[in-house]
Amino acid sequence: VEVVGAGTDPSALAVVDQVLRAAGTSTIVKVTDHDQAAVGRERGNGGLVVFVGGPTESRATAPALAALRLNGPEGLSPGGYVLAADRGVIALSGVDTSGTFYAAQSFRQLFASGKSGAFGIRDWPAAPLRGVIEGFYGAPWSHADRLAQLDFYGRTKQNMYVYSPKDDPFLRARWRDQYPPEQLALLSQLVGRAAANHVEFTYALSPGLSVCYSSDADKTALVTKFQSLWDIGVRSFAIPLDDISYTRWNCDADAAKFGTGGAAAGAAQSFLLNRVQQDFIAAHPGVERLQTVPTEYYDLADSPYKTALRTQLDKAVIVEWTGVGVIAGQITEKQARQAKEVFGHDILIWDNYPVNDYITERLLLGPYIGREPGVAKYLSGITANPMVQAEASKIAEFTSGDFLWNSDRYDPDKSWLAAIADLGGPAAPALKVFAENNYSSLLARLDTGKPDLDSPVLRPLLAAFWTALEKKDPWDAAAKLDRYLTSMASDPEDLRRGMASNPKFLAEVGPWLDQVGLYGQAGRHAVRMLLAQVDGDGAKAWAERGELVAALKRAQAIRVPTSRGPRNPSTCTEVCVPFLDSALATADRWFGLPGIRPRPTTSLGTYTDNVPARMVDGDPETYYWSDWAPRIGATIGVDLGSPQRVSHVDILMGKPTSPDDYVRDGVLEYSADGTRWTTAKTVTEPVISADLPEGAEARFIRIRTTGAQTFWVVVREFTVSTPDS
Ligand code: LTM
Repeated sequence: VEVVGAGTDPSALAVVDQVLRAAGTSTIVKVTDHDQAAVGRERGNGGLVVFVGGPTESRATAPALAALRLNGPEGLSPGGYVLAADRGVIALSGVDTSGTFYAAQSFRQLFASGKSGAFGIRDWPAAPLRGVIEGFYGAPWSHADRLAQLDFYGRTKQNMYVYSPKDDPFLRARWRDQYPPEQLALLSQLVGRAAANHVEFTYALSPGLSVCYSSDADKTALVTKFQSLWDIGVRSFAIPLDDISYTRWNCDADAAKFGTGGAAAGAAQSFLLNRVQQDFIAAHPGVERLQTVPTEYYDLADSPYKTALRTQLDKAVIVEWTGVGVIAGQITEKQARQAKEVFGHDILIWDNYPVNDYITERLLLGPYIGREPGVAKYLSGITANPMVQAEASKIAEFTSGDFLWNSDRYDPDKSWLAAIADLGGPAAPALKVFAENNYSSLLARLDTGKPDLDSPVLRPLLAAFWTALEKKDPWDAAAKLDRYLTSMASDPEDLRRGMASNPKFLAEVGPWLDQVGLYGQAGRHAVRMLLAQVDGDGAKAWAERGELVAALKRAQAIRVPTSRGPRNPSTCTEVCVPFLDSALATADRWFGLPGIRPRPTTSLGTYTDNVPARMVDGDPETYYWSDWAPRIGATIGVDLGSPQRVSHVDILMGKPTSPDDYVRDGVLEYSADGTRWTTAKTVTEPVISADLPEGAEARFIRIRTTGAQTFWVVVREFTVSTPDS
């Protein structure tokens, strides 16, 4: 029996129904909260009685909770609820309808985890606004993706979705244009689905590329567009002004009215936003607070621009901020407080994780890390900017949602495993192998301040194997390593079979999945090749070497179509290829081959994902990019593993979009032992082609900077030739 009130949340009830049916309940009888006789009758029949609805929804739940000896949800923050069960009675009571919906979601989770017996739960969210902003560059999510996302937010107790895909023309390039009816109908469907999931659907219009801030016509165009969305049920609006120029006006009238510079830009933006606030927001009772993304959204440094926003923008407007840095490694409570002060407004974090529009060859499947608990509690909330791959984003989204609900108790590793279980279902073990080989990101752990590395399970297995191999007793370590490599090799098949019910996910991750499988295969051949050499079986070692090289080539031939053209996916980043290279170098020394397999070395850091390995990958389209201008003495080079005869070195620096990024004052030098160096050439140009003297032997070859410079360094290829190559 379900006991409900006239106001009981229908979505909560639908979830409870679903759980009861999954539990094998064949008949569900619904009685209303004032029909005590029916409740008594049904209880007499020995059936389970479920009270659904908080104080604003049903009159019957409060007495039921009293009998269960649990206080009601009154006083909890919005979205809070109590949930209790004992001897055939279950009560779900939210402080508001969202709370009751979340009680139903917890009821579902408890049931799925096999929980039985008596329990009582009081639960409420840490952050008021918890969710996702579809705010990336690249192909926007499909309608089906968005519907699935909204259901997912409901299930994971997230209450906000901001519709802001950069490449939707009606949001930016053609922001003044009204939607055609068929597109408005789709949006209307999203708004309905969001409401059913207790998710605030925020419509974010970005006029900054062409707006004239002082123009009446543009203010009217904005308000008219918002009205068309209001008419289909949208109740939350944003005007993002990120990624635009504020040194260049779109109309002369703005220059005349506001002048030039940051203060003028802040004044102009405040002027327009305040007018929208007055003419639209204030005129629509029931609307949520207006949100904006300032043009300076990525730091805490005070500036004339921020001063203008702080002093002129209506305080009712919520300001979004990404943390310090566009992709913030960490966000601390102190920074959160400073953001409130420097922007002078309530802050909503636009968190650029797991977005991958700046590293399209990567999937970011690790957990949400690096945010102090207070960040969730003291600001308006957080919206996570996801990947182009909607289904694959759910792993990170699950964990950020978890953090936002209970930031004090958040454990990224546990949350990540729960996310894997939620998305993978019975295929969770295979999904785990896949995700841990697509794990690293720019986010940094709170305890160490360091980013997670890729392939956290494979890394130590490889290290143990090398140590054991050196001691000439590799068998145990090889067996353990092989077990894991086998799970990688079979991952494409395992995951495709186990997650067949989620074809969208499989389509999104296909190239990355195939690469993990091929690295697994190549790794197994590498292990067998090295073991065969320990056994002295040259023929077997040679055969395995052939298989290894073939698998590696196939892995490197895979392409992902991205907005920047086809790219080789990057999985098991900085682990698999270096291992395979080292295995080949080791084996080739045993075979007596002169082969050259340069490993990149540098004393400089790396800008985003432009890792040093990219300067030796044979692809001039990819590059190593330093994270700073080199100081005198900084080096960038290669290690050939052992001294070799070297005849020629080619280095290609800079790239068309940043041609100045090369070493302008340096030397090219080489060394057999890493201590005594010989200079081959001075370096002042982006393209270096150097013949080394006949008989030159080198293990290390590098550029060393001899003069300070302001430009960073891009190295597209660093190629070394031997006399016989
Ligand atoms: O972060 C903001 C406010 N704007 C853009 C995003 O649209 C983009 O997805 C991310 C990541 O590349 N960076 C931005 O600056």
